[in-house]
Amino acid sequence: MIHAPLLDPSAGVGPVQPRHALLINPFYPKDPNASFGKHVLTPTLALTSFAAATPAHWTLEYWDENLLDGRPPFEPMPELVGITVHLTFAERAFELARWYRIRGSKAVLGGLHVLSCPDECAPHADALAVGDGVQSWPRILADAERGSLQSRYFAAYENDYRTDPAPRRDILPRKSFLTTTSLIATRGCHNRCGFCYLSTDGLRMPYRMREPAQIAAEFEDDGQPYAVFIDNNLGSRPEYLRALCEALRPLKRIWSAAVSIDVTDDSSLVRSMALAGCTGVFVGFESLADQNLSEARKRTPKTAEYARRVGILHDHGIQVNGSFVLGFDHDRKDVFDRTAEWVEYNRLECATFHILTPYPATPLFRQMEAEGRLLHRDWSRYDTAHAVFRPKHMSAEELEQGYAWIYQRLFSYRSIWRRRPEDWRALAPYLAMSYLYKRSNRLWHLLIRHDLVHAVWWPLVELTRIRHLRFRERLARTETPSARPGNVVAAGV
Ligand code: B12
Ligand code: SF4
Repeated sequence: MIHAPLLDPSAGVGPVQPRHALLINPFYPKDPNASFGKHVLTPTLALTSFAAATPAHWTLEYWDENLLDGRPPFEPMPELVGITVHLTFAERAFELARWYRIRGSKAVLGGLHVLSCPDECAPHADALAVGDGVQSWPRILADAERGSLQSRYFAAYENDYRTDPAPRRDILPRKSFLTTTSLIATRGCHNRCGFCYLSTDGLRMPYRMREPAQIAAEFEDDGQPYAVFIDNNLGSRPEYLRALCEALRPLKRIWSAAVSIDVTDDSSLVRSMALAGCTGVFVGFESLADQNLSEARKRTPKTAEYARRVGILHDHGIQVNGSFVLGFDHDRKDVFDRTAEWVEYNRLECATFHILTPYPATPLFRQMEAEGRLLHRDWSRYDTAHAVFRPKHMSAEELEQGYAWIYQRLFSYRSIWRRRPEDWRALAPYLAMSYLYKRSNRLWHLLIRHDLVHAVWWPLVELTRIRHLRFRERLARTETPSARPGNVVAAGV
């Protein structure tokens, strides 16, 4: 889980196959503090989304190096290799591009890092896709066919999102993920936090939504009982979320999504989510200090309100995976202990931690740079598991140690037990899931390598779905929910 597969320098001497494209999600090292399970929860839509815009006379192959099946294929040698690039795995993406280009393929790079640092990426590509790949990919293929590939293609996120084709989930290896149904209903967010990639210079991403019926159809077509919404914030427009819930409810399936905590402003919306199959939410609390949130320009309820709002979600049988950022300017050395205590006291079923990371071309990056606080520009360590800047009230080492400590504490048996659900019926699945997700990194390695992820995880999901359907029936009959279903899926991205 640490080293990328080797690219044999002597391999790959065959001819290039015209009209054949290989799409690669490059390898990135996994943080041993966190769960390896999250990497096979559900696939990124970076490649499958624009794959859907491929004309029929092109053949496609998909390769995710993180599924531990070795290096990407080269027989046949693709005419085009499309690689998604994030800053943490940019070097690996460049290495792959180099390997294929030497052997006659054309390399097309796209993704978040291409958007924020195009000049750094350009020397490694025959063409860059800056922005939305769904719009630029067909243009790139057409130009490649004509032998007139441009060096850069730009596409803004401003078209009618409802006209995008559904992602090509059929090219994914189904056994390798808990679920292949990564859904995306919206792009953007009503917030623009200074540390978020959404505030990258030049990125205009107004909140765009697909029709609820399109999403329900995608969910149904993929045939899986559980879906993960990978939207930045599925709750940015409450009325849209309500309509989406109406469309999902008849499916009798379960799902989880990232939302901001203001989704609890109206508990009837939370009820609609529960009745539509929502079993877990990933909530970016970010910090328990109001000053940190206001300086990051996050519009959110006061932190003193958080606990009550977690209660609203729990009362509707929705598990909470809280996401916290550590190392803000008002964080002192006690932030780790205070955060862990809060998570345990409020019985958050799962928590995810990130060291504050100034992504290039964001307001936070500019601020850190102006204050001379950046320690280096080794992007591979801009992975939210390393301190890449000088924090205000502790050293970078103390921040990294605190990060490792808080994960150890939250993954300990004592902490898992402290956060157990109040409903006894929920206990066994909660413990099973916690053990599998949080304490089984060695096992994950084996499961991923031997394509057993889906087989092992699936029974827990089905059990959750069945319990949820029973809970939903009770919820539909009553105004105030009294018993919780004890869902096992709160894991989030
Ligand atoms: C699914 C997901 C994951 C999955 C899978 C990750 C993977 N790389 O396989 C898991 C859970 C494993 C994960 C882990 C992490 N993730 Co993540 N993840 C996401 C999430 C929720 C969805 C990604 C997605 O599918 N987006 C939808 C697609 C359609 O958008 P897109 O990727 O931008 O692709 C479009 C264009 O960029 C372009 N495009 C992209 N690639 C290419 C390639 C070509 C050839 C072309 C033509 C076009 C093109 O076309 C696409 C269509 O418009 C995003 C948040 C989000 N909503 O985007 C965070 C996000 C990408 N993750 C993030 C982070 C920080 C991480 C972690 C480092 C965090 C951590 N500590 O755990 C880890 C490590 C992963 C790593 N090193 O990359 C950040 C990245 C920030 C940044 N500036 O780089 C994001 C943006 C979350 C956030 N709000 O901060 N993640
Ligand atoms: S609320 Fe979340 S998704 Fe929205 S801008 Fe802030 S960090 Fe990004």
